[in-house]
Amino acid sequence: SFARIIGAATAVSVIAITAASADEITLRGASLFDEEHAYTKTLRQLEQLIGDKYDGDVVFDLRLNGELGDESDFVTFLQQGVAIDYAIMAPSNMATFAPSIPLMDMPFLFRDLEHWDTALASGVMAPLEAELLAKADIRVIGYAGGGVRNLASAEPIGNIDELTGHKMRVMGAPIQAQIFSAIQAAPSAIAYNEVYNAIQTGVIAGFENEAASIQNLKFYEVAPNITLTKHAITVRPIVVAEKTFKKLPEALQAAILEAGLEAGAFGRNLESTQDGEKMQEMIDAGQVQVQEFAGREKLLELVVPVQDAYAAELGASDLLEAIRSK
Ligand code: X1X
Repeated sequence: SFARIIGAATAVSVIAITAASADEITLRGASLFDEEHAYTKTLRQLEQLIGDKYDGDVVFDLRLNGELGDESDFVTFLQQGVAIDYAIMAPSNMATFAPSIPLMDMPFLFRDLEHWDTALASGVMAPLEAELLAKADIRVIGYAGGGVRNLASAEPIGNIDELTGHKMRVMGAPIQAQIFSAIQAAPSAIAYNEVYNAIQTGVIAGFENEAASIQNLKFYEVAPNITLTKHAITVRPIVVAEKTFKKLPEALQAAILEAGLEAGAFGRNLESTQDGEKMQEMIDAGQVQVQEFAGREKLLELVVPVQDAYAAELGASDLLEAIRSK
């Protein structure tokens, strides 16, 4: 098989899937980050695996460093089946098209890494995937993720008093704002690519993110105080635009589905392993100061009713219970 990977700097005049010759197919991917980040490495792994499994010609044109916008842009492109064919996405950045998908990555859903791992391996997320496919025309082919999300702020936030009224950015899904409001913060949904400036100019005082992304995009320059709320372990579907997928030869579809599962396992292992290392690198470089959050159990108490109400509204109470009981 012939799989070519086009570097970020190479200009390619294709829009989404283009048959450059009778047999050559080009698929365009998008990453927010450079080659060093686990998402980009996972997408490179996906490309490699598809190339190995498929007997025809595929060209991969992966655009890095947020060249195609942030995830709120990716989701629109993926839904329309133009400009982006594959990406890794936060479910909470896909809420516009499928309101139930952010249940997968709502804060305080997983007890620990083992719970996260078991839940993802169990297939329990299948109804949410089905809704995403039906409503957004976006297909989940595997799960990356595994980073732990913590607060990152300009000033230290060590307890609920300091968190009260704390102006912070959250992802676009309403459940994200509801959960951070419940723990007394003052959340606002701001586009990811505006967060750095918004903190720098004092529009907000911080946000929440995982170590790999704080390091890759140098958020520590404006938000060097990390509070270990450990409120989320990331669930990051590897997704494909269904409008593109449907047009592909059957053998390539099969290769993509298999490769998605394997690349997901690769990505989860990489990101969860690197998470602590990336934090330590930033500590060692004097880029961040890390502190525990005093009274994390209190946060849990505050969010559970909000999670329950959200699931009930979606008719997904059983699903939430199924995830919790894994
Ligand atoms: O907060 C965001 O919007 C982003 O944060 C990190 O960069 C990643 O988890 C990414 O997927 C997105 O969630």
